[in-house]
Amino acid sequence: MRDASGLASFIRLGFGGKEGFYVLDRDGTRPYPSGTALEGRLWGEGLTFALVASRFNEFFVRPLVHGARSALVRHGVRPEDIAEIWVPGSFELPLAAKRAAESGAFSGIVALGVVMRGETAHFDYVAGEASSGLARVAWETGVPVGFALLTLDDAEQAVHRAGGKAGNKGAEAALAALEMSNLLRDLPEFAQKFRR
Ligand code: INI
Repeated sequence: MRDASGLASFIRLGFGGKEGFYVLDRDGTRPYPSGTALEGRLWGEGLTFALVASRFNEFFVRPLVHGARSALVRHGVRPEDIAEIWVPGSFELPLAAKRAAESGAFSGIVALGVVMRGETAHFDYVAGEASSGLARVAWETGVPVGFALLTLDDAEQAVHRAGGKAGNKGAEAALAALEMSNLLRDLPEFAQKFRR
């Protein structure tokens, strides 16, 4: 059965309140039994975030940070609940992200950096270590980490992904962290429904 209004199903998806995880399909259809699907809500009231950003290639990282911050605020996070932590380069992102996650102060972390392919193998080491380190931070601490580490060939690609025609990857990563934060909070109660 279809919802009369798309808005009604959006509201149910986005602001479900106590029953927020009783989601419908996006177009308001109900393809599976009510209450069997879970999706993190994109509403951040009361949540706190740390944006961990690299100063290397800061010219491109700044718009990513701006995108992340503004996406969070547009989804209900108070500006004073968003911390910014700057590190020298992307290689340093995982350690700072780990300490931030371990502090227990943040609902989610967003890691932001730009690694540009150079003439040497340095690129591969920095990009590889930073990526796997950030994945480990989320895995080991249980705190969601939005991944806005861009690995690029040149400055033109950076422009496109830092607010240009490919969108703003900082905003995308921030919303991923927000969604995961809500998902992880709701998941234990949701899972209880399946205990037999
Ligand atoms: N750091 C980056 O964030 N992006 C890069 O493109 C980059 N390159 O190309 O060298 C880079 N290097 C610095 C690195 O992250 C460390 O800060 C540095 O090696 C000191 O530990």
